[in-house]
Amino acid sequence: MTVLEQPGAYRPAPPPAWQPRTDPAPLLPDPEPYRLLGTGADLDPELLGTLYGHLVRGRRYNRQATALTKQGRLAVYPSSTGQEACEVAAALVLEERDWLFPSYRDTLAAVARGMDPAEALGLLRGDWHTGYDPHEHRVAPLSTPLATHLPHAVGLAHAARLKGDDVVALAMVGDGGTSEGDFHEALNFAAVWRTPTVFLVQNNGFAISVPLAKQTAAPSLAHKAVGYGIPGRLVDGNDVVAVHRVLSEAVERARRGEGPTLVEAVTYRLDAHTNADDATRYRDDAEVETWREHDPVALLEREMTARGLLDEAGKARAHEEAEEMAARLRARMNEDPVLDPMALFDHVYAEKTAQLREQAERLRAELEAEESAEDGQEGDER
Ligand SMILES: Cc1ncc(C[n+]2csc(CCOP(=O)(O)OP(=O)(O)O)c2C)c(N)n1
Ligand SMILES: [Mg+2]
Repeated sequence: MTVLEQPGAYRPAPPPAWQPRTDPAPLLPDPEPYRLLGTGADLDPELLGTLYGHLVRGRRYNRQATALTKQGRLAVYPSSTGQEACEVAAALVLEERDWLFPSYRDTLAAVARGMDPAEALGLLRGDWHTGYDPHEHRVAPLSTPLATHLPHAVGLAHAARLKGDDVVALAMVGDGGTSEGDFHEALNFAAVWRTPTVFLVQNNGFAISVPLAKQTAAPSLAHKAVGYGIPGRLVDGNDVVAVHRVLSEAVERARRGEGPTLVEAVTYRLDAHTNADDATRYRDDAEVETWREHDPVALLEREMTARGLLDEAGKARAHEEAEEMAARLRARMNEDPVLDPMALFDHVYAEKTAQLREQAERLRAELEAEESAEDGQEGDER
């Protein structure tokens, strides 16, 4: 029996037998980035206040973490300065029971979801494993390999649905990450299985020094959704209210069992790729300045001021809170972490392999030998 003779197998059919999809989801992506700020739209003042507090603290967090790399307290920090609207909105649209799958640039999203600001930097400090317990806040490890966390997000969402758990997984990836095979595999599986997954692509213009024009020939990254048969949304990634609205709709859609959505948020990385990168080698200051005029914090501040929702005292309060957070973060990061080398073997496999058990025993013996040598030395000194 050939594959085509199998019952239920996919068969390309000639045009007359072709049935148009009845799925009501819009299958063509938005032609222009969706915006709410500056449009006079009806906006919830309480939501604006919450978003503003998060944005101001987020900007300060980025600045503080970058400073910690200069003081040798962090190995590396991929800053999300300029991208705070995406980070904050991605965290706030999720319920506690949902899961966030961030990339290395998305520490801020983990913090906005409620993770301790110092703990969120564990991986980037070089602590063991991911530095935090992913289950505590339902935040998967910050993924350094591009897009490898996207199939994980799909798998988790699919499993949750099979188990009847009301869980949505939101995964974050960069424009460069959309060229990875994992991106394709994740979107295809998610679409075919209709998993409750939301993919947020932060198109910040660059994959390190590679500009978007060299990354893709697609009219937009949101257009990639068409090929998978899922909705593709295009949003102004610096308009925090718009990102919050578009992602909320995608999360609600996923929760209703209507499947995944691909959201492209157009934004800009104002800082270098990381503290180890010199962005002046591949982009003009003039370009950066143009984007500074479209800064997510300033955009919201302008809107709230115009609506009479923010005055100088309100701004000062938000900045004071941000300073307090930064001071606490500095104090925590200046403490040397106490790490148990034996913990390296935890969480690798549910059950340790024979090889891992052997390595663990060898390390334990070395550590014990070191300890008794130190005890002996102390005894001699006494
Ligand atoms: C699988 C894989 N290939 C290459 C790299 C090296 N790398 C690290 S960051 C990066 C650029 C990614 O750009 P983008 O996806 O746009 O994310 P951004 O850094 O702009 O947030 C590359 C190529 C990697 N981390 N993983
Ligand atoms: Mg990028």
